[in-house]
Parts: sequence; structure tokens; C-alpha cells
Amino acid sequence: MPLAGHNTYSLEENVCCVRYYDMKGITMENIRLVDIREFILSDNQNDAEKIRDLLAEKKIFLINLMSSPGSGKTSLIIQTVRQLKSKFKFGIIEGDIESTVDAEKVASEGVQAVQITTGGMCHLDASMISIGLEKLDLSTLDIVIIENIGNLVCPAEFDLGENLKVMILSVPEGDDKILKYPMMFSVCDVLIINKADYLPDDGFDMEFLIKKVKNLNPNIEIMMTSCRTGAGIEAWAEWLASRVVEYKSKR
Ligand SMILES: Nc1nc2c(ncn2[C@@H]2O[C@H](COP(=O)(O)OP(=O)(O)OP(=O)(O)O)[C@@H](O)[C@H]2O)c(=O)[nH]1
Ligand SMILES: [Mg+2]
Repeated sequence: MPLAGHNTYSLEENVCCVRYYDMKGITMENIRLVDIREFILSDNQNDAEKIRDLLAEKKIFLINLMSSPGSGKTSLIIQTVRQLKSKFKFGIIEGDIESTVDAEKVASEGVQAVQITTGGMCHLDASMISIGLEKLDLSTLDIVIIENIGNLVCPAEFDLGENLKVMILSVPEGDDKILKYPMMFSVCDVLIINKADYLPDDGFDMEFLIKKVKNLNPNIEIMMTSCRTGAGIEAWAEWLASRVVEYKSKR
């Protein structure tokens, strides 16, 4: 049976969705399907468990920070470090496709920083984090923050051995990202709505967003910040500090 073409279906009244697939001339008889996704994810899971064990032994709290490009990941790391550096020692693993720009910014705050450049891959995986951790002096650290590649899709799938998955959504991105990238919202422990200095914004319906997020992920913590004005940063830092203290006391 030829698979070429597209199919059309109705999503809601008045909305027609076209799902396009371009496999001209290919038939089921000449396709051999090799699903490597499961292998990749189970390998990753093994690496992630090793990281979790290693860091538990050293009482280091690991945060995986994710968002679209430009939502404020590096800015939030800098603000968090400034708020908490008298209490905790930080190490930062920066993930980017190219450049050392973000590692240079966070290192200028006086923290250990490692830049991982993936050269094109759109997410970090646990094997990359293991390499990054080798470059940090773990004996001196309390918290490691991973700044994942700016992307709301692939990073959601990869366990990095973290204790906390945090995502940032910035106000200018719009309130509809929950509809387009539900997986990211469903796997995270914390949602930070950043660039709150853009509020009020007629195009951003906070009530709608929070209702949708809570329906999808009832246990998620939602906080609002502005890395520009500093609003909400203290509350976030205090909340994080209490989580870290609790984690360390149980190890
Ligand atoms: N108005 C406003 N601008 C912000 C805020 N937070 C960050 N920015 C600005 O947004 C831009 C991107 O911030 P970054 O912290 O570099 O964002 P990022 O998520 O690390 O970006 P990538 O690493 O490129 O994905 C910078 O110009 C910041 O100064 C905020 O709360 N309000
Ligand atoms: Mg950044």
C-alpha cells in the first residue's frame, strides 16, 4: 500500500489539520523498521542512574534547566548564584550548540563552569553530563545547574540524573506553548514564568496558562520572575534552598 501523500482531519470545528508525510513510492514491503529510540533512551537511563548515585554520595543537588532559546536560562542561573552563593557552592554545566558565551558569563560570577558544545545536537544526554561532571571539582560543590540547549522538545525526553527539572517560559513566547509542547510541561517539577516585567500583556492569559499546566501536571510548582527587575528571584531562591537543604539532610 503506497504511503505517499497526506491525510486531513478535523481538530475542532472550523480547524482543519493536515498531517503531511512524504514517502513517495515507498511501500510497506520494502521498509525495514529499526526503532533505535528505545535503545538510546535505555542507555541514557543507565548513565543517568550512575550520575544520581554519584551525586547522592557527594550530597550534590543537580538541576536540569530547560526552555526555548532566549527565555532567560543564563540570566536565572546568574541571579540564583548571586542570591545563594553565601550558602552553597555552585558548579554550572552549560549546553549549547556552539560557543562558550554562556560559560564565560556564569564563570564571571566566580563559579566553576563547563561548556559542552554539541555541534548540532539539540539536547544534552546523560553521557555528556558525566563528561561535564568530570571537569568539575565535585568535592567542593553543593549544587550543579545544567543549562540545557534552548529547545522545548528533545530535552524533555532525556533523564540527566537530575533532582529537579525546571523549565522557564517567558511571557513574550506566549501562553499557548502548553498546547504545542505539552511533554516539556508534563515532565517538569517547576515552571518559572520569566520576563514578568512584560506583564500585564493583553496577549498573555495567565489564568488560562496556569489552569492548563495544572491539568496536565497537578504537582508542578509555578513561580513568576523577572531577571530584569529581580521580582520573584528571592522567593525562587528561598524555595530552592529549602529543597537543597532537605535533600542534603537525607543523604
Ligand atoms: N525584559 C526581560 N529580559 C530578560 C529577562 N530575563 C532575561 N532577559 C533577557 O533576555 C535575553 C536572553 O536571556 P538569556 O538569559 O541569555 O536567555 P537563555 O535562555 O540563556 O538563552 P539561550 O542560552 O540562548 O537559549 C537577554 O537579553 C536577557 O537580558 C527578564 O526577566 N525580563
Ligand atoms: Mg543561555
